[in-house]
Amino acid sequence: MAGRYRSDLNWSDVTPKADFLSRRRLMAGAGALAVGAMAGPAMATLSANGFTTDEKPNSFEEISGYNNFYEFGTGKDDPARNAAALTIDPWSVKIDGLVDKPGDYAFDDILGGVTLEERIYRFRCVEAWSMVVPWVGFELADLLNRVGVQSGAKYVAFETAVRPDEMPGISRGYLDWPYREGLRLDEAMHPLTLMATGLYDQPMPKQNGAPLRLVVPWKYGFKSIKSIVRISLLDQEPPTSWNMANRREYGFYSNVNPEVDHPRWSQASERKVGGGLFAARQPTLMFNGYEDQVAGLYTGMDLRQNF
Ligand SMILES: Nc1nc2c(c(=O)[nH]1)N[C@H]1C(S)=C(S)[C@@H](COP(=O)(O)O)O[C@H]1N2
Ligand SMILES: [Mo]
Repeated sequence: MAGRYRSDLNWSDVTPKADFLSRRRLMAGAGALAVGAMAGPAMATLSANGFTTDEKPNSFEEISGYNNFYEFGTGKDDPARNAAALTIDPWSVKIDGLVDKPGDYAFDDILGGVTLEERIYRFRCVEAWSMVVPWVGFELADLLNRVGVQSGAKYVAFETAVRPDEMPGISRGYLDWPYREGLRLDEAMHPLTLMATGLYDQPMPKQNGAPLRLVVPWKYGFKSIKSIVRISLLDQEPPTSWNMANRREYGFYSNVNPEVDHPRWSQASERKVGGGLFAARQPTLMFNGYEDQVAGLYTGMDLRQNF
């Protein structure tokens, strides 16, 4: 795993940020996992490869206090207020469709076969606010390779838990539940695509999508589906929640693109959460700053048509 990123960097090149990481035990929902031995050097190499941003992360309080998770309400502070009711133990994920080893996988078993690492990613909501988040997680590709993706698979679909008793937003019908998202298989297999289980040195806060959520840093935040209970490998593009709700405003791809405005607002700039009332907006970057890594996935595609 770490070997894929090995370069000639050595310990003396490690930034203070990586040093901060190496001192911590990164927590995963079910138990603590010591990754200190690999975290420092691996992080340095990741930075060198452009996976981890040097921008200052938002605070834990900002990241876990300003959320979109409509199952718990539509206010930015509703998830933090209401998500405590979500039971995440036990938790299992159904993996089905075009895979060699379909089944209901316990969260602990999923964690057993992967390497957790930290990725500090920019996060850009379609509503034009942004954050920088130090996620802990593993590459979705690692999980997909473990279950064996069959040759006919072209897309991956994801679903969030639906728990009317624990999620006050479900009965309000804001969306057609379950919350659904999807990726093309090559997007899902891209090394930037993360299954996140925590942030900072904490297990994933429930309002951020415990115990397991997707993070696709070059796409608008709504693609990064939370509290996942099902992953399906399909031969066709799956229906996705925001696209079903309004296909003119929310495309299947939803790559961050400052040149393609939302029908109701500009996507050219963004407000970084926590910047204060008078902070200047910052320019939004093509593919949210991950252009070098992901532009090749879309060669020959019209990004205005396939928005
Ligand atoms: N199940 C589910 N996943 C979801 C959402 C949601 O309402 N329900 N909101 C999305 C949106 S619009 C954004 S911007 C991000 C917010 O993630 P955060 O609260 O961790 O910042 O979660 C995404 N994933
Ligand atoms: Mo969002």
